[in-house]
Amino acid sequence: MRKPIIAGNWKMNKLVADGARFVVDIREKVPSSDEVDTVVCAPFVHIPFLSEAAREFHVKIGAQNMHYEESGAFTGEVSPKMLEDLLVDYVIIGHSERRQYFNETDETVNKKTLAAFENNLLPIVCVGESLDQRENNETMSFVEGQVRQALDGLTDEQAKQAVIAYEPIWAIGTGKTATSEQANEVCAHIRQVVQDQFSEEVAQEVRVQYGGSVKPDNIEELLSQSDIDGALVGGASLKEDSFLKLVEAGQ
Ligand code: G2H
Repeated sequence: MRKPIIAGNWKMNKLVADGARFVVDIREKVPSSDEVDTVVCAPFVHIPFLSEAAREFHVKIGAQNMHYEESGAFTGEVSPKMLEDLLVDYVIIGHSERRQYFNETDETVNKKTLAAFENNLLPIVCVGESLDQRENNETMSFVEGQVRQALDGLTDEQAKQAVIAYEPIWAIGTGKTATSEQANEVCAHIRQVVQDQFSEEVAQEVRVQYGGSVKPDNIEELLSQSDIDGALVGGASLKEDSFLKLVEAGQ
């Protein structure tokens, strides 16, 4: 039985005081982490404050990106060691916006995924096809390639703990959600890819989220699907009441 994971991805939103207030407002209302993992993935500048506000509560903090090196001459970058030092639990890797606007590739996604585990962070690895790829029936093969490359070199124990977020690019921030059947079909395929790459045991434990215009009024149906273990949520994670509804749906 896989524990649901609901992760908010604030993207480049909120000022620091608003972010800290958000966590203070929700922290006593989120369900126990025995039932559902609740994660807030915030811009780097928020993280020290959110970590402090979330400590000893059932809210886990995530970053939205990181470099794969531990330190060095990489002006403007943040390392996995720095995130570990701030008690960050999760890090989103390879979000389609990073692939599209910041030259993230399957190779850097793999390096970052390996680096996450080396620094006690759990990766939320994002994969997903474009509208063109869907219309050309390339969804399954494209997503399979992304998953295989992202997880290459992980041990079975690491792969079990990885989170894979299936986010069809055409459904991101567009208000278009994949139907729950479309989403589940690809999430089930991702699980099969993990089974082929690792083992059935790993595939049964790895958590696969859906992301792309998830809202309180569609989350229950998405989570009722056999292979969807949670959601990565952008727009609907920005307001406390909406985020709490999403997390409660994971219970
Ligand atoms: C997809 C998602 C969060 P939204 O990017 O990762 O955003 O829910 O706004 O489509």
